[in-house]
Amino acid sequence: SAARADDLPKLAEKPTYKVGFAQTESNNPWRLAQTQSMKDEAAKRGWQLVYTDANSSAAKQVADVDSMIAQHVDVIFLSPREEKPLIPAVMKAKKAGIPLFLIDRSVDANLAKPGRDYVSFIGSDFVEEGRRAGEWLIKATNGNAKIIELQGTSGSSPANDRKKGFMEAIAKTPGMQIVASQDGDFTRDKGRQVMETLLQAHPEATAVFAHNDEMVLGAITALEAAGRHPGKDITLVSIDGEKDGLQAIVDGKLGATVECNPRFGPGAFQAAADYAGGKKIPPIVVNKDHFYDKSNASESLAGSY
Ligand code: GYE
Repeated sequence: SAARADDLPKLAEKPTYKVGFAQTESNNPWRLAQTQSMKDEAAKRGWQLVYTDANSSAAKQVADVDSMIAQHVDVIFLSPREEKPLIPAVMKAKKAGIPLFLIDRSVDANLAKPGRDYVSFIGSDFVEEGRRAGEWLIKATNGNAKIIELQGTSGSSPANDRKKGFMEAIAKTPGMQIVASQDGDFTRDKGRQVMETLLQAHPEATAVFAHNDEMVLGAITALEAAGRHPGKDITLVSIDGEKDGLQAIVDGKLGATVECNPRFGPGAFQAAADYAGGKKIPPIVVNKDHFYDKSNASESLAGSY
Protein backbone atom coordinates (compact mmCIF):
# COMPACT_ATOMS: atom_id res chain seq x y z
CA SER A 1 0.00 0.00 0.00
CA ALA A 2 1.01 3.65 -0.33
CA ALA A 3 1.31 3.91 3.43
CA ARG A 4 3.96 1.24 3.47
CA ALA A 5 6.01 2.71 0.64
CA ASP A 6 5.87 6.22 2.05
CA ASP A 7 6.13 5.68 5.78
CA LEU A 8 7.66 2.41 6.79
CA PRO A 9 11.42 1.95 6.88
CA LYS A 10 12.71 -0.36 4.16
CA LEU A 11 14.94 -3.37 4.53
CA ALA A 12 17.65 -4.01 1.96
CA GLU A 13 18.20 -7.55 0.69
CA LYS A 14 21.44 -8.84 2.19
CA PRO A 15 23.02 -12.28 2.68
CA THR A 16 22.76 -11.91 6.45
CA TYR A 17 21.22 -9.55 8.98
CA LYS A 18 21.79 -8.22 12.46
CA VAL A 19 18.41 -8.42 14.19
CA GLY A 20 17.31 -7.35 17.65
CA PHE A 21 14.92 -9.30 19.85
CA ALA A 22 13.63 -7.31 22.83
CA GLN A 23 12.20 -9.89 25.25
CA THR A 24 10.01 -8.75 28.12
CA GLU A 25 11.04 -11.19 30.87
CA SER A 26 12.36 -14.71 31.35
CA ASN A 27 10.53 -15.88 34.44
CA ASN A 28 8.36 -18.58 32.91
CA PRO A 29 8.64 -21.53 30.50
CA TRP A 30 6.61 -19.76 27.81
CA ARG A 31 9.15 -16.91 27.64
CA LEU A 32 12.09 -19.32 27.66
CA ALA A 33 10.56 -21.32 24.80
CA GLN A 34 10.01 -18.12 22.81
CA THR A 35 13.59 -16.96 23.34
CA GLN A 36 14.94 -20.38 22.40
CA SER A 37 12.91 -20.38 19.19
CA MET A 38 14.32 -16.96 18.21
CA LYS A 39 17.90 -18.01 19.02
CA ASP A 40 17.55 -21.30 17.14
CA GLU A 41 16.24 -19.58 14.04
CA ALA A 42 19.01 -16.93 14.10
CA ALA A 43 21.62 -19.69 14.34
CA LYS A 44 19.96 -21.70 11.57
CA ARG A 45 20.04 -18.74 9.19
CA GLY A 46 23.41 -17.43 10.31
CA TRP A 47 21.92 -14.07 11.30
CA GLN A 48 23.36 -12.16 14.22
CA LEU A 49 20.94 -11.79 17.12
CA VAL A 50 21.11 -8.90 19.57
CA TYR A 51 19.08 -10.22 22.49
CA THR A 52 17.85 -8.20 25.47
CA ASP A 53 15.71 -9.13 28.48
CA ALA A 54 13.72 -6.31 30.09
CA ASN A 55 13.34 -8.22 33.37
CA SER A 56 9.64 -7.33 33.62
CA SER A 57 10.28 -3.59 33.28
CA ALA A 58 8.63 -1.65 30.46
CA ALA A 59 11.09 1.22 31.07
CA LYS A 60 14.05 -1.13 30.64
CA GLN A 61 12.47 -2.52 27.49
CA VAL A 62 12.27 0.98 25.99
CA ALA A 63 15.96 1.48 26.88
CA ASP A 64 16.77 -1.93 25.33
CA VAL A 65 15.23 -0.83 22.03
CA ASP A 66 17.20 2.45 22.27
CA SER A 67 20.40 0.45 22.53
CA MET A 68 19.42 -1.69 19.52
CA ILE A 69 18.87 1.49 17.53
CA ALA A 70 22.29 2.78 18.65
CA GLN A 71 23.83 -0.52 17.49
CA HIS A 72 22.21 -0.10 14.07
CA VAL A 73 20.42 -3.42 13.95
CA ASP A 74 18.69 -4.09 10.61
CA VAL A 75 15.38 -5.22 12.11
CA ILE A 76 13.78 -5.19 15.56
CA PHE A 77 11.48 -7.88 16.93
CA LEU A 78 9.70 -6.55 20.00
CA SER A 79 7.44 -8.39 22.47
CA PRO A 80 6.03 -5.32 24.21
CA ARG A 81 5.39 -5.94 27.90
CA GLU A 82 2.52 -3.45 28.06
CA GLU A 83 0.36 -1.75 25.44
CA LYS A 84 1.05 1.93 26.16
CA PRO A 85 4.56 2.24 27.67
CA LEU A 86 6.20 0.64 24.61
CA ILE A 87 4.74 3.10 22.10
CA PRO A 88 7.87 5.33 22.30
CA ALA A 89 10.05 2.34 21.38
CA VAL A 90 7.95 1.63 18.29
CA MET A 91 8.02 5.28 17.21
CA LYS A 92 11.77 5.71 17.81
CA ALA A 93 12.58 2.66 15.66
CA LYS A 94 10.42 4.07 12.88
CA LYS A 95 12.15 7.44 13.14
CA ALA A 96 15.55 5.73 13.06
CA GLY A 97 14.55 3.96 9.85
CA ILE A 98 14.59 0.45 11.36
CA PRO A 99 11.68 -1.83 10.43
CA LEU A 100 10.06 -3.25 13.55
CA PHE A 101 7.82 -6.30 14.00
CA LEU A 102 5.73 -6.80 17.11
CA ILE A 103 5.75 -10.45 18.05
CA ASP A 104 3.47 -12.14 20.58
CA ARG A 105 2.13 -9.00 22.33
CA SER A 106 0.79 -5.84 20.76
CA VAL A 107 0.65 -2.12 21.55
CA ASP A 108 -2.31 0.27 21.76
CA ALA A 109 -3.81 0.34 18.25
CA ASN A 110 -4.94 3.95 18.70
CA LEU A 111 -1.36 5.10 19.20
CA ALA A 112 0.61 2.98 16.73
CA LYS A 113 -0.64 1.06 13.71
CA PRO A 114 0.75 -1.94 11.84
CA GLY A 115 1.50 -1.13 8.21
CA ARG A 116 2.06 2.51 9.17
CA ASP A 117 4.21 2.77 12.29
CA TYR A 118 5.58 -0.77 12.38
CA VAL A 119 5.56 -3.52 9.81
CA SER A 120 3.27 -6.11 11.34
CA PHE A 121 1.95 -7.82 14.46
CA ILE A 122 2.60 -11.56 14.51
CA GLY A 123 0.85 -13.48 17.27
CA SER A 124 -2.21 -15.18 18.66
CA ASP A 125 -5.75 -13.86 18.65
CA PHE A 126 -6.02 -13.28 22.41
CA VAL A 127 -9.71 -12.34 22.27
CA GLU A 128 -10.39 -15.69 20.63
CA GLU A 129 -8.29 -17.50 23.27
CA GLY A 130 -10.36 -15.92 26.06
CA ARG A 131 -13.57 -16.77 24.22
CA ARG A 132 -12.55 -20.41 23.84
CA ALA A 133 -11.70 -20.65 27.54
CA GLY A 134 -15.11 -19.18 28.39
CA GLU A 135 -16.98 -21.50 26.05
CA TRP A 136 -15.22 -24.54 27.49
CA LEU A 137 -16.04 -23.41 31.05
CA ILE A 138 -19.73 -22.94 30.23
CA LYS A 139 -19.90 -26.54 28.97
CA ALA A 140 -17.84 -27.95 31.84
CA THR A 141 -20.03 -26.27 34.49
CA ASN A 142 -23.40 -26.52 32.73
CA GLY A 143 -23.50 -22.76 32.62
CA ASN A 144 -23.26 -22.29 36.37
CA ALA A 145 -20.06 -21.04 37.91
CA LYS A 146 -18.79 -18.55 40.45
CA ILE A 147 -15.52 -17.63 38.82
CA ILE A 148 -12.26 -16.26 40.16
CA GLU A 149 -10.29 -14.64 37.34
CA LEU A 150 -6.51 -14.39 37.55
CA GLN A 151 -5.49 -11.73 35.08
CA GLY A 152 -2.20 -11.41 33.27
CA THR A 153 0.09 -8.38 33.56
CA SER A 154 -2.08 -5.31 33.81
CA GLY A 155 -1.89 -3.18 30.66
CA SER A 156 -0.59 -6.03 28.49
CA SER A 157 -2.44 -6.95 25.32
CA PRO A 158 -2.97 -10.64 26.26
CA ALA A 159 -4.50 -9.63 29.62
CA ASN A 160 -6.77 -7.01 28.07
CA ASP A 161 -7.88 -9.20 25.18
CA ARG A 162 -8.24 -12.53 26.99
CA LYS A 163 -10.51 -10.84 29.51
CA LYS A 164 -12.52 -9.28 26.69
CA GLY A 165 -13.01 -12.60 24.89
CA PHE A 166 -13.92 -14.45 28.08
CA MET A 167 -16.49 -11.79 29.03
CA GLU A 168 -18.00 -11.99 25.55
CA ALA A 169 -18.30 -15.76 25.85
CA ILE A 170 -20.05 -15.78 29.22
CA ALA A 171 -22.18 -12.66 28.63
CA LYS A 172 -25.26 -14.55 27.50
CA THR A 173 -25.18 -17.18 30.25
CA PRO A 174 -26.54 -15.58 33.45
CA GLY A 175 -25.30 -18.43 35.68
CA MET A 176 -21.69 -17.57 34.82
CA GLN A 177 -20.55 -14.96 37.34
CA ILE A 178 -17.10 -13.53 37.96
CA VAL A 179 -16.94 -13.09 41.75
CA ALA A 180 -13.39 -11.68 41.84
CA SER A 181 -10.74 -10.66 39.39
CA GLN A 182 -7.15 -9.65 40.08
CA ASP A 183 -3.75 -9.19 38.41
CA GLY A 184 -1.39 -12.14 38.94
CA ASP A 185 1.28 -10.78 36.54
CA PHE A 186 1.41 -14.06 34.54
CA THR A 187 3.63 -15.64 37.23
CA ARG A 188 3.16 -18.81 39.25
CA ASP A 189 3.96 -17.31 42.62
CA LYS A 190 1.78 -14.23 42.11
CA GLY A 191 -1.00 -16.55 40.95
CA ARG A 192 -0.66 -18.56 44.14
CA GLN A 193 -0.66 -15.49 46.38
CA VAL A 194 -3.62 -13.83 44.65
CA MET A 195 -5.60 -17.09 44.68
CA GLU A 196 -4.94 -17.52 48.40
CA THR A 197 -6.32 -14.03 49.13
CA LEU A 198 -9.30 -14.25 46.77
CA LEU A 199 -10.26 -17.68 48.05
CA GLN A 200 -10.48 -16.39 51.60
CA ALA A 201 -12.84 -13.63 50.44
CA HIS A 202 -14.77 -15.96 48.08
CA PRO A 203 -14.93 -19.50 49.45
CA GLU A 204 -18.04 -19.97 47.32
CA ALA A 205 -15.91 -19.99 44.12
CA THR A 206 -16.51 -22.99 41.87
CA ALA A 207 -14.26 -22.09 38.94
CA VAL A 208 -11.00 -20.38 38.01
CA PHE A 209 -10.14 -18.69 34.74
CA ALA A 210 -6.42 -17.89 34.67
CA HIS A 211 -4.89 -15.93 31.79
CA ASN A 212 -1.98 -18.38 31.68
CA ASP A 213 -0.87 -21.81 32.88
CA GLU A 214 1.74 -20.50 35.33
CA MET A 215 -0.94 -18.64 37.32
CA VAL A 216 -3.33 -21.60 37.24
CA LEU A 217 -0.54 -23.81 38.61
CA GLY A 218 -0.04 -21.33 41.44
CA ALA A 219 -3.81 -21.35 42.00
CA ILE A 220 -3.81 -25.16 42.23
CA THR A 221 -1.17 -24.96 44.99
CA ALA A 222 -3.25 -22.36 46.89
CA LEU A 223 -6.45 -24.39 46.49
CA GLU A 224 -4.85 -27.58 47.76
CA ALA A 225 -3.33 -25.71 50.72
CA ALA A 226 -6.86 -24.54 51.54
CA GLY A 227 -8.20 -28.09 51.46
CA ARG A 228 -9.94 -27.80 48.09
CA HIS A 229 -9.77 -30.44 45.35
CA PRO A 230 -8.90 -28.87 41.98
CA GLY A 231 -10.69 -30.67 39.16
CA LYS A 232 -13.25 -32.12 41.60
CA ASP A 233 -14.86 -29.35 43.68
CA ILE A 234 -13.58 -26.52 41.49
CA THR A 235 -13.13 -26.33 37.70
CA LEU A 236 -10.05 -24.64 36.25
CA VAL A 237 -9.25 -23.39 32.75
CA SER A 238 -6.25 -21.46 31.44
CA ILE A 239 -4.18 -20.56 28.39
CA ASP A 240 -0.72 -21.50 26.97
CA GLY A 241 -0.24 -25.28 26.92
CA GLU A 242 3.13 -25.49 28.65
CA LYS A 243 4.40 -28.87 29.89
CA ASP A 244 3.36 -28.39 33.54
CA GLY A 245 -0.09 -27.24 32.39
CA LEU A 246 -0.56 -30.35 30.25
CA GLN A 247 0.64 -32.48 33.18
CA ALA A 248 -1.96 -30.81 35.43
CA ILE A 249 -4.62 -31.86 32.89
CA VAL A 250 -3.29 -35.43 32.89
CA ASP A 251 -3.41 -35.33 36.72
CA GLY A 252 -7.07 -34.28 36.55
CA LYS A 253 -6.53 -30.92 38.27
CA LEU A 254 -6.66 -28.52 35.31
CA GLY A 255 -9.68 -28.95 33.04
CA ALA A 256 -8.36 -27.46 29.81
CA THR A 257 -5.89 -24.96 28.39
CA VAL A 258 -6.11 -23.01 25.14
CA GLU A 259 -2.84 -23.20 23.28
CA CYS A 260 -0.81 -20.03 22.80
CA ASN A 261 2.20 -20.98 20.73
CA PRO A 262 5.53 -19.40 21.83
CA ARG A 263 7.60 -20.64 18.90
CA PHE A 264 7.97 -17.42 16.93
CA GLY A 265 11.41 -17.86 15.40
CA PRO A 266 10.66 -19.35 11.97
CA GLY A 267 7.66 -17.12 11.22
CA ALA A 268 9.24 -13.91 12.49
CA PHE A 269 12.52 -14.33 10.60
CA GLN A 270 10.70 -15.39 7.43
CA ALA A 271 8.50 -12.29 7.65
CA ALA A 272 11.64 -10.12 7.82
CA ALA A 273 13.17 -11.96 4.84
CA ASP A 274 9.94 -11.55 2.88
CA TYR A 275 9.82 -7.88 3.77
CA ALA A 276 13.36 -7.39 2.48
CA GLY A 277 12.34 -9.21 -0.69
CA GLY A 278 9.55 -6.70 -1.28
CA LYS A 279 6.65 -9.00 -0.43
CA LYS A 280 3.58 -7.41 1.06
CA ILE A 281 3.37 -8.35 4.75
CA PRO A 282 -0.15 -8.44 6.20
CA PRO A 283 -0.48 -5.95 9.08
CA ILE A 284 -1.67 -8.74 11.36
CA VAL A 285 -0.44 -12.33 11.09
CA VAL A 286 -2.50 -14.60 13.36
CA ASN A 287 -0.95 -17.78 14.78
CA LYS A 288 -3.14 -20.85 14.85
CA ASP A 289 -3.73 -22.19 18.36
CA HIS A 290 -4.77 -25.69 19.35
CA PHE A 291 -6.75 -26.67 22.44
CA TYR A 292 -5.78 -29.15 25.15
CA ASP A 293 -8.06 -31.13 27.42
CA LYS A 294 -8.06 -34.65 28.79
CA SER A 295 -8.59 -36.09 25.31
CA ASN A 296 -5.15 -34.99 24.04
CA ALA A 297 -3.00 -33.62 26.90
CA SER A 298 -1.10 -36.84 27.48
CA GLU A 299 -0.06 -37.35 23.85
CA SER A 300 0.96 -33.67 23.61
CA LEU A 301 3.31 -33.75 26.61
CA ALA A 302 6.32 -35.00 24.64
CA GLY A 303 6.42 -31.98 22.30
CA SER A 304 5.76 -29.38 24.98
CA TYR A 305 8.07 -27.01 26.81
O1 GYE B 1 0.47 -16.38 27.65
C1 GYE B 1 2.28 -15.87 29.08
C2 GYE B 1 3.45 -15.03 28.90
O2 GYE B 1 2.35 -12.68 25.89
C3 GYE B 1 1.06 -14.42 25.03
O3 GYE B 1 2.93 -13.95 28.17
C4 GYE B 1 2.12 -14.04 25.97
C5 GYE B 1 1.86 -14.41 27.40
C6 GYE B 1 1.74 -15.88 27.69
O4 GYE B 1 4.17 -14.64 29.99
O5 GYE B 1 2.44 -17.10 29.64
